[in-house]
Amino acid sequence: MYSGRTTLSKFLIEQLREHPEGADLGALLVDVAAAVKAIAAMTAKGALGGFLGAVEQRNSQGETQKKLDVLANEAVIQSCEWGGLVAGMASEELEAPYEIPAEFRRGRFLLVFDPLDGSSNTDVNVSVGTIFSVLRHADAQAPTLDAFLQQGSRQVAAGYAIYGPATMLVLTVGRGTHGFTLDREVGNFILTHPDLAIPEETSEFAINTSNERWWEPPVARYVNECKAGKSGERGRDFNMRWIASMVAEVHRILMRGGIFMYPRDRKDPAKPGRLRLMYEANPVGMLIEQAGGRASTGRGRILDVPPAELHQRVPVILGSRCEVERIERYHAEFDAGTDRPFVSPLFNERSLFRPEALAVNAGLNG
Ligand code: AFP
Repeated sequence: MYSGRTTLSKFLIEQLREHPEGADLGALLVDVAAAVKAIAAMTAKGALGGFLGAVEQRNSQGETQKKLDVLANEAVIQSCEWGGLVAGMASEELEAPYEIPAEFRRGRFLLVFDPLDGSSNTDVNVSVGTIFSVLRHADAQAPTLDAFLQQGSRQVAAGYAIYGPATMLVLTVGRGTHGFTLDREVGNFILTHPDLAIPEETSEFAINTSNERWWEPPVARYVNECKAGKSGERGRDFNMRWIASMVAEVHRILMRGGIFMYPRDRKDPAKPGRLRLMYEANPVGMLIEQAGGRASTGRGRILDVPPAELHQRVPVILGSRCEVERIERYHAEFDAGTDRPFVSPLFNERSLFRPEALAVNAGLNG
């Protein structure tokens, strides 16, 4: 169905031909893509653009704001507020939802987004991204805060941009997950990765192991088994990655499989996880599921989590189906009190720690 040079617009026309809201949804996604091109241009300038570094103010979460956080937020709003397609927008960078100015018509969608995910990496030139989620709005009235609090399974579309060596846009409208690469010379997104499919198995895991002492036992059990490799329970070696930019981790998983974990930990009991439900976990969860993977809190499907607050956090474990199912099983066994704690293989085989080995060792040393 797709020629070698299918543009984003042509793809959306094809995909949304039968969709009841296809024309408006396609137009909104084109507006989001326009914002992505503007952000790509800014991130590509690096230090030459004067966009690096932090700004004085902190965002609504009290987090340091990078100049690019603010500029990316403005780019999405300016690109999407005027087209009569959205009734309102919500951003990680704004405490309350953004009201569409009176001079613009409101539409029937809500756009929820993280304008620059991984922004702590902007000054060290590591890939960052923009994540977005599209929800329906009952009417063209100004939305209340509650109108945004819809669980992830109600998303109409979701996607992310990754600003890496190439700028890519990865999105779904509920019919698979598809990747587009920005042709900078022409300014078009070209379909380069149709129908992405995550391998069910993987030997690559991503987690910030500096938080290990705060993990729940099922997470520690899973990670320790991966680290034990072929000498342990899993019987094969694993590889680890941590980029500290979720979009880059998720993109790798969509390209070659893997499991990404930012689980609930006891580092800050007030926070059930680090990642945000509405504009990080939900859109990425839809993309992962549409590509045949799983997106879980460890104890349930992310897309089934009922939102209570706009900026609420949630544990995130996502990627290759078999590995996510395994860690969900470990959570269930732990909660039921039937789990088997991890035992290092160092204590399963003859090792320098056994008494007879120590005796021989002592003899050798006279
Ligand atoms: P920033 O947007 O503040 O850089 O946070 C990025 C992020 O939300 C997510 O993209 C990373 O996977 C995660 O945080 C990295 O967290 P650590 O800094 O704890 O590794």
